[in-house]
Formats: sequence, structure tokens, C-alpha cells
Amino acid sequence: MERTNVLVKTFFLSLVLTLFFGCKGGNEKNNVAQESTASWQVDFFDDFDTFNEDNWQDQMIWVNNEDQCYVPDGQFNTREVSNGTLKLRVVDLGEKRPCDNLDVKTGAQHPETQYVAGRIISKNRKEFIKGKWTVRLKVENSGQPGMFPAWWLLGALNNEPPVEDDDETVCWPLTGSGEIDVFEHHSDGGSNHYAARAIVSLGECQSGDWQGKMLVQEATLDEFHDYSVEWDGNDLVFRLDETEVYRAEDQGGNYPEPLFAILNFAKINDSPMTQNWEMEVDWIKHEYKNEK
Ligand SMILES: [Ca+2]
Ligand SMILES: [Ca+2]
Repeated sequence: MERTNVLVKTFFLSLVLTLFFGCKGGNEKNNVAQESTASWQVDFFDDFDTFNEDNWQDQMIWVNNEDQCYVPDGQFNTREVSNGTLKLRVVDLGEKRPCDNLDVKTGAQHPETQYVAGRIISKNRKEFIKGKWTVRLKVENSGQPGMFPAWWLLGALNNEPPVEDDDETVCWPLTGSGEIDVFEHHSDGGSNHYAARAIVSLGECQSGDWQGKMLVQEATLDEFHDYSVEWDGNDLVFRLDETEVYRAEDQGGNYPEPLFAILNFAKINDSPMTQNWEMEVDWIKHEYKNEK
């Protein structure tokens, strides 16, 4: 509905501009018409004034042999929305407790752990084909051993829990279950670094090349920055505060499916925690380019 209104408005705007500039040269008229019709339209924006369950759900899952246990509903202060931002945390409980997260490959249950964390996904809530996604976030105390906070995208046909539709049957990272990492801070890279990438499917379940189309970028992680990815023709363009920092050429076409967003804070090894681990998210946005 909203898109239809935009198209109607764009049509009338074009008509007015065409009439207004009709007395000038033909080239100028065409330029005006093109500029007026290729504009970005926001179709999803969450400012995290509240935790909106129309946009998000928790995901309790065990991947990458991670050390933490994901818990729902902000238990143990792992997820909080306050003062206009979302906080996702890894919390050290000081003593081990059972964990119900299951390994997506083997079905094995996560062992007891003293570390709990937050992970939310927009799966079956907000999913979009191509366009441009942006998240404004920061991470304090970066570079602590084991830290692994991330903002990324996954194909909507992914077969990992929660499975809510019959077509969610595709294993990672095949088409339909493709992955794009827009911001991923792995402590092995040191503080004030993040990675962005397109995972290149190698054609089999659980088989993806995560280094071939990867950027490792410096940034002051404890300050808010905008981390985005945009489909530009067949390229994926990654930006830091709207400045292009990486272009994964000819990768955009590998993601024809709708994608959903994931925001999570993982703990990638069993290093002890000595400081607070928190990823703070100011907002998330998806836009599409209206090119008609
Ligand atoms: Ca679905
Ligand atoms: Ca906000």
C-alpha cells in the first residue's frame, strides 16, 4: 500500500516537473525526470524506543561451538531497550547453569555454561529483497578475548530454528539461506577492528568461503557509527558512515531471496570475561530505491 502511494506521488511529481521544465531543452527535462524518480524509500525503521515484537524475536541456537548460552526475553539483563537504544550483552553469571540451545548441525545440546547472551532476529517479521540495510551501533571495551558481536543478514529460507513456514528448508549457505556480514567484531582482530563480507556458497550445506569476499576495517568501535550494505547493480557495497569501504563485486545476484537481520553478541571461546560486554544499537533501517 505504501509503495503504491509513493509511486502515485512520484508520478504526479514527475508530471509537474515535466510541465514546469517543458519549455527548456530536452536534455534538462530528462535529467530532472530521472533524478525525481530514483529516490530511496524507507520501508523499515526501528529506533528502539521499545522492543517491538512485530519486528523481532529471540533466537536460541548453538553455532560455531560458541561458549555462551542464548536466553530469551532479556533474561539476566542480556537484552535491554532503554533511552532509545537496544543493548545486547554477554553476562557472566559466575556459576554454570544448564543451557537448552541445540547445535544446528548435530542437534547436540550446549553444555552447562556460566555465560548467557542476547540474540534477536527479524525472521518472519521484517524480511526484504536487496535494497540497502543500515544499523547504527557501538561496542565498548572491544578486543577482549572471545568477544564476537555482530550485525548480519541471512536468507529467509534458512532451516535453522525457529522454523515457522513450510519453505524454511534451505541449509546455510545455499541460495535462499545466504549470509552477508555487515559488522562483525572478532577479538582475534584486536580492538577497533571489524569485518564485513559476503559468504560465498561452495554449493554444499555448511560449506561457505568466508574470507574470499571479506573486508577487515579499522573503526572506533566505542563510538556510534553507521554500518551498511547496499545492492548496487550486481555488487554489494559496504559503507562505514556512508563512505564506501568495500565492494564485493558480482556478489549481489547470489542473494535473490528476502533476507532478515540478526543482531547478536556471542562469546567465541572460553576466555574469562573481565569487563562488560555490550553492543548498543541506536537504530536499524531498510530502504529500497524507487527507480520507476
Ligand atoms: Ca518465513
Ligand atoms: Ca534510537
